[in-house]
Amino acid sequence: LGSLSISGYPCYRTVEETYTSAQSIVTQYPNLATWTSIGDSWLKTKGRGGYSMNVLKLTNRSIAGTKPRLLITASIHAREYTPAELSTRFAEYLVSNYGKDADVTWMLDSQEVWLVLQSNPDGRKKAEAGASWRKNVNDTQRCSNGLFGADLNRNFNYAWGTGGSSTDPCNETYRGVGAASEPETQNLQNLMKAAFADNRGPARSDAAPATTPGVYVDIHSYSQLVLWPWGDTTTPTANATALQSLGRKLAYFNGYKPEQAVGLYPTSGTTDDFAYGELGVASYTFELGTAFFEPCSTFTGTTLPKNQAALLYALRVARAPYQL
Ligand code: ING
Ligand code: ZN
Repeated sequence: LGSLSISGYPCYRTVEETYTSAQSIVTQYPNLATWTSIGDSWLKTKGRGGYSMNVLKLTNRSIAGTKPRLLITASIHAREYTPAELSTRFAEYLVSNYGKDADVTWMLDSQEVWLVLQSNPDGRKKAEAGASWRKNVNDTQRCSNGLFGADLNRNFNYAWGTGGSSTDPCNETYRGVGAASEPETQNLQNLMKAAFADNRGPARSDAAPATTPGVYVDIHSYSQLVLWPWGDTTTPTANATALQSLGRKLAYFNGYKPEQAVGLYPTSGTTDDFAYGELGVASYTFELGTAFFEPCSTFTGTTLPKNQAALLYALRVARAPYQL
């Protein structure tokens, strides 16, 4: 894997190209879109370059009120290029069809979509420079195998460190020195709390919060899966039936295998366990396609259309995801 721009995969925008595209959505559709900082990446907090992390918010801004939200985070793992591109194209699809497609118009009038198109921009830049990189680039502890950084999808502050993550900084699933130790994690957790502020998280013993609005989707590549909590135990959530029901419908659109996350392999400190466990949000992890990034013809011909359909469905049900 060489530099992204010369590697023969021109359909995948770089970090800078993704940010430019988001800014041009806002310029073109100021009544539908905003693009705002949610905090700094690890390198930026250290004054060593890095990035502002940003959220693209889409809704008809002239219709006020508390609207149900779909939150999408993409490419938290650096070498997983497909999720960022899918999410950027999904945003472009929504704004360009507002006022033309009745469903899209209704959804942007009555609901909101929040997208973090590049959830690990420092790591992504390292991948674009030629590394097969997964984690962030926190280099407090550098390893003889050349690795460093924390796996952001093992660093979230719900049941952190309970299994399925590593205590070894040289491991690809290193959980970090503490729960939410990484700035990228803190930025994303704060955004999730803001997106779903009115929701109530179900502790593992709680009754089902059957009316909780909002849907969260964290997009990865690859394995053709639709996953939902929990990741660290085979015990079903209090909302297991509802999460499975929506998970199967999402999988109907993208053709992937729906299952509780632990069925893939045990994990802890993941984004979706935090969103569900801490905030009560119906939360899913998509694993797109059959490679970290696919040939552009496969992406545009298959992965993009079927996952765009799945995301549209997630948006459609964001007002009552547990009541299908
Ligand atoms: N896979 C995911 C990972 O973080 C996952 C799979 C996500 C499992 C969320 C459980 C919960 O390991 C990749 N390829 O990143
Ligand atoms: Zn991943």
